Amino acid sequence: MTIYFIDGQFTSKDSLNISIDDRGYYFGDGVYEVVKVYDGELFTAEEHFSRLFQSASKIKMTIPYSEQQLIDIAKELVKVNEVETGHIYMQVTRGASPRVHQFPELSVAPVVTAYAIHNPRPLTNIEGGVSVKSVEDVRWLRCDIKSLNLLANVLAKQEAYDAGCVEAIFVRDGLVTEGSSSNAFGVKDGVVITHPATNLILNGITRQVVLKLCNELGIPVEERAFTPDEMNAMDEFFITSTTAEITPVVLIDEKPVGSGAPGQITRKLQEAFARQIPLSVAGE
Ligand code: DCS
Repeated sequence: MTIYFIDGQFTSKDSLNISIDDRGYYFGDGVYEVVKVYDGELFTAEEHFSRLFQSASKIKMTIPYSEQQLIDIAKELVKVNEVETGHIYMQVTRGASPRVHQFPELSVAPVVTAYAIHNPRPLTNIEGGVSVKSVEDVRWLRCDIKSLNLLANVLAKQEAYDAGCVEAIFVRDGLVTEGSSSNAFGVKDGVVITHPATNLILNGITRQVVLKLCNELGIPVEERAFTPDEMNAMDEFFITSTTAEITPVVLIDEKPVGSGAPGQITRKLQEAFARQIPLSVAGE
């Protein structure tokens, strides 16, 4: 039986007491995190939970737990659900209160909901690469907040799926920002290029790991926006996220990237990434 966490309690799915008045339902008024579990251990947990608190603060919401308490809840979920390879999903909404747009009374506490789920690494994509489709970025201007409001991301992802692709690459005002649930990187003449961490993208934790690995491996990086034309002329392209890790992109809008196979720098970064995670999982 899967054990969930809601509002201070560990419980079964059938006993989850979720209110129709939860502002997550009405407004997407909340924030969330997805944290990877390798070999029963949370990966980059501090970075994820620190970002959760930053997202909450940016929407003027106070989480009624400390960072360490949330990490302990996540660890407990991994343990009781016996998750080896998978992820934690945790969201915090601004609580349950009759529907009005303005914030509820201070007595209404934010609601924390979380679960741990088994989810194997997407090795087929990681090894063979994926196709992506460019889609207009019609999101709001606070994409740095990991908010529950994901409608534009959902529509973009579906548009990509309808075209036989696994990810949508957002383009705003003639510049590539990020994926619908990932960050986007190009490689040109040995230089890794990715959009800077502004309000127009989510500063992915995997993105930050990749930038650190580039630094350690001596791979030059330019954090700057690039155009769709530049994207189409990249030697290599890849996307990153907690669940996708470093996934090579081999087709963009039906046109092959470089040679049409995952590139050398992408492979080097994947190998370095695999060295960051427990050996038994990396070798899966
Ligand atoms: N950009 C967006 C819009 C995202 O939703 C995500 C993660 C990322 C970038 C990559 O961030 P991380 O490297 O920190 O994961 N999306 C999460 C999601 O919704 N499912 O899996 C990851």
